[in-house]
Amino acid sequence: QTIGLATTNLSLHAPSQIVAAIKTQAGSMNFNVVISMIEKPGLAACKTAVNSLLSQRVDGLIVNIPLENEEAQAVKETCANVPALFLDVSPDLDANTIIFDPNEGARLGVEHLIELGHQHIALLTGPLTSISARLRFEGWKKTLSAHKLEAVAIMEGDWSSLSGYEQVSRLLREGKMPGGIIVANDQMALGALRALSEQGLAVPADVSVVGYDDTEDSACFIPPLTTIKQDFRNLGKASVNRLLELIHKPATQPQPQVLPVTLVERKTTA
Ligand code: IPT
Repeated sequence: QTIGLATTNLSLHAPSQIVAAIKTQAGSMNFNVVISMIEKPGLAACKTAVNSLLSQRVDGLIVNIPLENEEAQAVKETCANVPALFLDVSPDLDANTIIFDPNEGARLGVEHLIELGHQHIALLTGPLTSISARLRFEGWKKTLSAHKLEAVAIMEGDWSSLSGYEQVSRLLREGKMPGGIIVANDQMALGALRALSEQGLAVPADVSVVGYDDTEDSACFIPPLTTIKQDFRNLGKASVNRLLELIHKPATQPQPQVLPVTLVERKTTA
């Protein structure tokens, strides 16, 4: 039997590690995985990917593409009676979903810096067209305001390390020096570390940096990155197991599921 996997661009580290985890788990359950990758996010591309998988007669679908609620509903309709599981959607979507807790991830990062005594915190978001980027951003702002703080700067990147480098370089050129930067993913944090180092700033002595994802390489950044761990292996297991259940019992009620995240303290915060 075969699982169809519609995924956002695999040149990004998190989606590629999610696919690897799904492939491993599916293999151990004797399921095949066929992958359809989109170049740029959006409903049209997502539907094309899903239709191409359906035409290959997959038994169920995992969709790791950022989708708004109405978009996910439209994709669900396209799938008709083939079960579909969504990984990059809002927690309030009425469908089969497994997502990491964005509020908890946002809270852990902000409170970590606040506990270290930081008050001048800058935010570097992912592309705000992505639901997950927006949920993390909203969570940061909520936690800051619960502590009567406001971000000293807000930057928007596109998940790539280069965008992190460019955004933080620009911030520093403008003469702004936050005590800490909270970044929406580890790749942009990598770029941020380069920008800080080029300006002669020490991490964490001058500026603290918190990432998000805990991808495979993050422990080997210089310095090793403090970050919010999304356990992609666990997501791979949970999503394949859930999809197999749906394949065997298609008539079950849609079930949203939220996986926990944790703070991994390494060497970029003090
Ligand atoms: C999300 C990652 O956290 C982020 O780094 C980026 O790679 C993004 O995916 C790409 O869409 S994880 C996703 C399951 C919300």
